[in-house]
Amino acid sequence: MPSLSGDVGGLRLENPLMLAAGILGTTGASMRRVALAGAGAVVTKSIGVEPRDGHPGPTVVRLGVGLINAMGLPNPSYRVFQEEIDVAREGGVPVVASIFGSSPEEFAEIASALDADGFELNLSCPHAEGYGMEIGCDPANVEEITRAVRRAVSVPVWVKLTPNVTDIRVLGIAAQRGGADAVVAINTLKAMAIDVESGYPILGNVIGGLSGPAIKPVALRCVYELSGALEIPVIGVGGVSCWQDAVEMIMAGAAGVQIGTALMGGLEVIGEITNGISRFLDRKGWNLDDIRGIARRRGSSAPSKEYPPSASSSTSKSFDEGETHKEVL
Ligand code: RRO
Repeated sequence: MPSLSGDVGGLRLENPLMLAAGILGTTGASMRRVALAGAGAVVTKSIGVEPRDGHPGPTVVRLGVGLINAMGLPNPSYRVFQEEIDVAREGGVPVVASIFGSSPEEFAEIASALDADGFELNLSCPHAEGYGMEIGCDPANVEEITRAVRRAVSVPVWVKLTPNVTDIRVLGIAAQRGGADAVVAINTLKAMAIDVESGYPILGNVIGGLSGPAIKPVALRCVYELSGALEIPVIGVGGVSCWQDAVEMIMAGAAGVQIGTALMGGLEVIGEITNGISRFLDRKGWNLDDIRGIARRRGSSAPSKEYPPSASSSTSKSFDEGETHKEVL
């Protein structure tokens, strides 16, 4: 089987599949479990300066196509979080601390205090006043905050970007200018749900962030755009739930892939995805470098705009993703 190991944003990983921030990342024990289930790295829940309870409930709505959350950055503060990172490290893979703040100084304070294998700067939570995308939509803030953390630590610094902007490349370029080792795309899409019987918005915070299969095409587009515009690696996240999704991310240009919402169905999906990627590469006689960014190299000169070519109708413009997502091993 071809090796899946390699460098992802300054970290040496056994495989490119990582735990995304926000799911199973609050305790060391849960992160260790994800690591032992086969993840190449784990990213913690976002950690701030002060403890926060988060938004009032309900904080999560399940939809057929994914879920909307408005957790509201609940966390115990960096001051008590090192012990969780230390337990997570028992899983034997790099532990990346996701951190948030309201200023460059706060970000630098947290990063300086935590001993982690890398930092992921949350400049993209879609529903927290004064944090996340409220400050991360401004490229000047992204650059300044990235630079502050870059100066404060010697481990890799990744910047998680919001898709809720006109052109995500502008934010990626700002992160790169600030010294980021990688960007992570994407955080959740601003969304809401309403209970039709009562007319009430369902989430306590009204607005939340959509994750899961519905956002994968958006994430893929962002990874594609960013990897075409940046020198630094792009880590893809958003709606990945099977090996084909992960391969698509890599084909769009991702150096690594994160998984979050799909873990709610069980940790077995981690092994299914990494095994699926290996078997796919083996069947094709390819390695990860061969497929990374292949979609850009193929570009618009694909053999047929109508893909797969249809014998019966030469005018059909539709394509069923199930065709490429069939298990053909
Ligand atoms: O905690 C949250 O509500 C949250 C965060 Br920090 C984030 O980055 N993205 C998201 O959808 N929810």
